[in-house]
Amino acid sequence: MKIGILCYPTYGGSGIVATELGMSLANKGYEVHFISSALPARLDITNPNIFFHRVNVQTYPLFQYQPYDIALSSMIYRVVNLYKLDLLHAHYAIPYAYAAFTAKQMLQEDNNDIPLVTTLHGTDITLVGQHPSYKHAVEFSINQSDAITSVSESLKRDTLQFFKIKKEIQVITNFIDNSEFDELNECQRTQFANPDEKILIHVSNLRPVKRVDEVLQIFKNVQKKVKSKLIIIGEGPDMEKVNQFLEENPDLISKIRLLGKVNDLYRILQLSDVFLLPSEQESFGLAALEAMAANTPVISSNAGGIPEVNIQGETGYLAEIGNVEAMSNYTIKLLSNEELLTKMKKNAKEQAIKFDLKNILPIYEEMYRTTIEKF
Ligand code: GMT
Repeated sequence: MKIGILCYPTYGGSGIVATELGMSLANKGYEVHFISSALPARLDITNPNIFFHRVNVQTYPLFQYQPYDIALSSMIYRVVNLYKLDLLHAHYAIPYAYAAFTAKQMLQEDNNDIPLVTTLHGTDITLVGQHPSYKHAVEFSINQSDAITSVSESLKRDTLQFFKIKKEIQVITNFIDNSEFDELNECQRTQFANPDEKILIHVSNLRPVKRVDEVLQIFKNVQKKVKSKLIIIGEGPDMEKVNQFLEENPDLISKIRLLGKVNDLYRILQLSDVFLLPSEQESFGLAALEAMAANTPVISSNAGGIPEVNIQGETGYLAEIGNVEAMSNYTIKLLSNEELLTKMKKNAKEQAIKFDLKNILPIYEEMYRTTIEKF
């Protein structure tokens, strides 16, 4: 089977899921074509079954905005024709489902066509997709897809609540390849903390929905009771809030490490004691699952699909969105009790194993097969 994957190339969750899925399919012998504006961050382009097609947007002085979606549809049309693809898989509705629909219209002009699967990831439904500027086109293109999948039950409910969807939405949860953790050398804890200190970690694209200010506030509360350090991985618009917090709390500068975008994410997760995810919205919380796969329990909000991943009192603790005090107290409770921490680290790993790639990949494959058969 030849599959075209349309995704964001950046460190966002949808791009990571699309990339990991494509690479796993390629390892099983599928021919996988990534169509994106840049090489996806984690893509192994050396795999002979993987192809990358960069969308080139031509600039012209007349354009106030560059017409990316037109260039994208043209590229999809060209790749489907050149490589005789069997199926397109759009990750994130905007603009991928819409551009793929346009490409399908162009193909139909040639008496050709291709089935389209759209996977809804979160903010395409709960945030950006609801804006009046996009809503009608998003609803339309989701409905034009031949199959629709959602990464959690929560996101499926939100989609049905906010849009008039005429087709079945199949929930296929995000996944993690636990085998990637098997042979990792741990980083030295001493690179980040003294032997008597615990390590708290937060990983995100530092957008406002991630509430990094609450991460910092939780840490400020926790370090008063438990000797600890905080690691923040990722970059984004709210880095300014982090800098502001450090200016206002200079005594914490030596306790907070800002690592930016790192390639060694899994190795650093492995030496952490607790992952903080106080998000305002989260359709799934892939970052939390990655932490669990590295034996790290999660203290989170109960936003969106997080409770489907982080189980209260088992893999960590959840509190109402914005309840910094509760999340701080849960973190203190967890980090002050070695027996509880050891148990939750084990539970976190067991939870990650339930979401293992080898359980989820066959569901995607089956969905592709039935979509092509019905087409
Ligand atoms: O969280 C982000 O800002 C990135 C965003 C994306 O689409 O790249 O993540 C969304 O998709 C991830 C993968 O399916 C989910 O794990 C995240 O929970 C979801 N983010 C939100 O819903 C805010």
